[in-house]
Amino acid sequence: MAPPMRSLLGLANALEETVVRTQVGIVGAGPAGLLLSHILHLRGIESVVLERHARDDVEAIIKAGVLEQGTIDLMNEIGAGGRMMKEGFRHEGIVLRFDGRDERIDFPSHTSGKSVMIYAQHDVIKDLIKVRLESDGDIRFESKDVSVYDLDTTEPKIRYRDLQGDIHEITCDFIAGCDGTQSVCRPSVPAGVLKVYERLYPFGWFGILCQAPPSSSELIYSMHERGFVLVSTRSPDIQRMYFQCSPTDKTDNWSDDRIWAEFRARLETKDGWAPKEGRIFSKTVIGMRSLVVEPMRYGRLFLAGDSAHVVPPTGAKGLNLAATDAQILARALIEYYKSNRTDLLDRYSDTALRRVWKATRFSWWMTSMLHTFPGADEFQHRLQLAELDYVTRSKAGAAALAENYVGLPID
Ligand code: RFL
Ligand code: PHB
Repeated sequence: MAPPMRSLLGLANALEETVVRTQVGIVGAGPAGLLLSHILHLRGIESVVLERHARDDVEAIIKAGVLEQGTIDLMNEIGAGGRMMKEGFRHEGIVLRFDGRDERIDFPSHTSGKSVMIYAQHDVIKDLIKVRLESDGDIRFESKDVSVYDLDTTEPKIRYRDLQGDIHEITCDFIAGCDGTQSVCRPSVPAGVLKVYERLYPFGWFGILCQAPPSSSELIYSMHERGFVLVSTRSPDIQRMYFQCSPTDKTDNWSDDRIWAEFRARLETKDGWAPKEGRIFSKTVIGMRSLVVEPMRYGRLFLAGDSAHVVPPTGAKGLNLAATDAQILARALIEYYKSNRTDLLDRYSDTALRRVWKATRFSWWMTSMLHTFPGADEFQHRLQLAELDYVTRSKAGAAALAENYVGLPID
């Protein structure tokens, strides 16, 4: 049914009043969108960030914990790293636990001194929002019904509705789709343009946060016949732990006692190691998949971060890939505004995808080496043990894991 004439006029007026222009319109205030916006700002390029959630909600989402060396350096270079350097924990290795024993992979000795930082993603987000707003950044929280169009023209547009219900339209030079796995930007590309590569894994992760002291000074990635376990940390009082579960499992199926019994069973070592237990205050089930779309660009829309690719969390790569996409895209846009050159923009997708595929391979490899696959036989189990033994005893094997874990170079 056609809308009444008055409401059409109302919409036209509202549009007329609120149309604005910006250089780069960014959809999503996650790591990719916020980093891109701030790097551009530091080089004099203006952007508007549209975020569908409220600031408090964005700052509370529990996700990643491991920052690669390059992400640590980037946070510092853009002036957002102060709290991370004070409150984060530098880790110089991880432990691989298998066959009831621990083997350590040292990072600095295999990577010319590189390491990683344990610092929660929601703290990264808080720090980035703070620096953006302190430099008068334009982040529009609670932007609803965001849509992007005219992507193949020189004036792509974003339309959204604010909390009061007013519709706004922003005309941009470029749009960055940094809106995560549930992206509206990715499906706005016409059918047939993007090729999707996907792999689903037949398991998920059951994640908990608990109030307890750290069980280990370094992260433990444990392979066990009952399933994979990751022992991670957040602070001296709060620990993050995961165990492999069915992808359809429900948090209600797991009492605290049952969770701790499962962790104890899967983490047992020959000398009787056990995790430090405490009150569990968060439980979630996370699905596991790999996904890459190619190319990461359509016209003047550029996809960055989880909107273009998803990895299983075993390699700790998702946030770090979002950060490198933001850097590669920022570099190309800076070059465009400085010297009107489009070659870096034209190469954005190829440059980003080269690194994305390597991180996809690493995340798939870590996942395959450490998880128990339903229906896998003893032969498969022996191969996994042999691979872990090789990786931890061979200098080349350990170096390959270490250099991927701390992060490969951009180019
Ligand atoms: P995000 O973080 O999902 O941000 C997207 C933002 O876009 C907003 N948005 C919209 N806004 C407006 N309109 C729309 N229509 C919108 N649709 C979405 C969303 O509200 C959100 O604010 O994507 P980004 O920036 O690409 O960042 C990706 C990372 O968040 C993700 O890859 C990591 O969390 C993955 N990950 C890890 N990565 C690491 O590098 N190291 C780790 O240790 C690590 N551990 C993890 C992880 C992810 C996990 N889960 C929950 C899947 C551990 C876990 C458990
Ligand atoms: C985390 O602490 O949440 C974490 C650490 C390492 C991973 C994945 C998640 O591989």
